[in-house]
Amino acid sequence: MSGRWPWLIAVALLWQIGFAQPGAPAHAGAEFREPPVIRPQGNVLNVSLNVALGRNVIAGRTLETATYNGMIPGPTLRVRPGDRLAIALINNLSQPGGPPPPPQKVVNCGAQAAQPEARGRAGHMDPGVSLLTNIHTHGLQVSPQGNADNPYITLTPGETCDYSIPIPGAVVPPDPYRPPQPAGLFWYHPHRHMSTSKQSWAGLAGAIIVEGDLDRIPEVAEAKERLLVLQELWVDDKGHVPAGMPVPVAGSSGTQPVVGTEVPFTTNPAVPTNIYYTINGVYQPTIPIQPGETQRWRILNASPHRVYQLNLKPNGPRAMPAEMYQIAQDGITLGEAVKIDQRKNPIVMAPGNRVEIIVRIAATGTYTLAAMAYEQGHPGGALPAVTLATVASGGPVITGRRIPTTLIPAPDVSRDTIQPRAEPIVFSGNVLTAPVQFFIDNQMFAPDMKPITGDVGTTAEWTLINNDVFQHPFHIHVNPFQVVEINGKKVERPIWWDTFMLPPKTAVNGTDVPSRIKIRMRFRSDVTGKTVFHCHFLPHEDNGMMSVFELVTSGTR
Ligand SMILES: [Cu+2]
Repeated sequence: MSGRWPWLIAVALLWQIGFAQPGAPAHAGAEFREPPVIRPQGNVLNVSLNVALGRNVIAGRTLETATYNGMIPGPTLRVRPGDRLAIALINNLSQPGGPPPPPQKVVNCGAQAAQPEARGRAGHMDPGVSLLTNIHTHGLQVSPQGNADNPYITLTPGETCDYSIPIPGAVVPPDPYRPPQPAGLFWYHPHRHMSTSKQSWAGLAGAIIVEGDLDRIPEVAEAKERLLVLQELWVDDKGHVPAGMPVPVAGSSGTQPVVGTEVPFTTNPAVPTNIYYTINGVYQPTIPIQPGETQRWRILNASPHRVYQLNLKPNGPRAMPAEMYQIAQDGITLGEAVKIDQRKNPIVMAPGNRVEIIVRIAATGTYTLAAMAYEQGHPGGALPAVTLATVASGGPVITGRRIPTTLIPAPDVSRDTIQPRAEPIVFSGNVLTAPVQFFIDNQMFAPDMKPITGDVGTTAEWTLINNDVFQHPFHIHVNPFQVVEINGKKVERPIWWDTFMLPPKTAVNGTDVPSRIKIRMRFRSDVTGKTVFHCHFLPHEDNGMMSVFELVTSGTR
């Protein structure tokens, strides 16, 4: 470890110990609310997303952060397969207290010349980089080219991009390489390299709900639907996302004045900071449910860094446990509902993951929804447990609600011709530098780096190796994947993911053993072009852990 780290950590701890938090929590009972919903007219969903500083009251404090349309999170976009997203993304970002953004002009954002190779790259120490933005539709199986889901787009303040993102609908006859967009929970967030994590700590994220077959299963249809966007808002004593470079700290737990706002990062230069774990922009809301009622919770982890191992437990020793059944993962319906046992198969959500569950509570009473302490390889040890919400069961008893069993068969690649990629893809890191550096195949992201390719209309198998002490949630754009093998052990009933946490390396008899997983992907035959895969711990992505991925037509199938 370099000499300045212990010094930085000591300064950070002193700051935090001496920091009296404005507005102590005492917010139990805050009302649960959901973001406004925007729907298509005909087959086009038109929405303007104004990216600008906005003030929101969180846990009694006024935060001033980058927002979509002033809100945390942004509006929910509700579409069907075959619809088109028409998003006007308006970059009106400015620094708090700084000059306003220039007047808006619509730019030709899909043209190559507008993309970052042509504009040069801003580094971490350039404060202007946090004002650059774009939008990614996480989990949508859509084109990464032009003004669609293109992570290469860069909008500077004063620029508007008219995105046009057609969502795949059903084709006749059905084609396994051109499936319709699955019905489920997806989301949008900024994806401009080096500004992604700070904009995520600000609260820039929103849900995309694709309606369809899962909604028509009777036991699912009768359950009351709720959206839960989990976020991790990191702010300084002025209520702004810290301007300095994030630096991980050792031993964060117990040093903050307010339990539940412990901070696994400081900044260089160091300033006092807190983290608020919110649901739909509300700190510790109360979620009502009636005894016997079934509710369908669509849960999104939109946090840049925190892994949530969810735990729903009764407040009181003799109360009845809640029932939970998982019905979807990352926007793809499971073949059948899976009963959750919080000790044996808990819900663990890496940043980017979505989970849908059916919840039922037989008795009246209050329950606490928490994220358990979780070890994700951070230098300070396990991230502490945090309370997310109170679930209050009361009112008239509802009878006759059923739990779904068989759902929708998932795509089956077992009869596909599998094309294994000969070389594994290796994730690694170097925490001896400041900022820390992360690598894929020993390279940090560069927009013009040599892409790893996939042949459209084929099924590939990739081996992913993690040679790091950190876990790294692997996320690839456009195509979801099955995890078929973990550390040499075959996964018996593989499911589909678009974000999967690579386990850390382990030490066996003093020797490092990297972790190794195998994934299988069907590359759509109707989508080509350059996009990316990366670690969804967004500070890792901003510090290099992203690689270019290109869908190409080889002419073979
Ligand atoms: Cu990572």
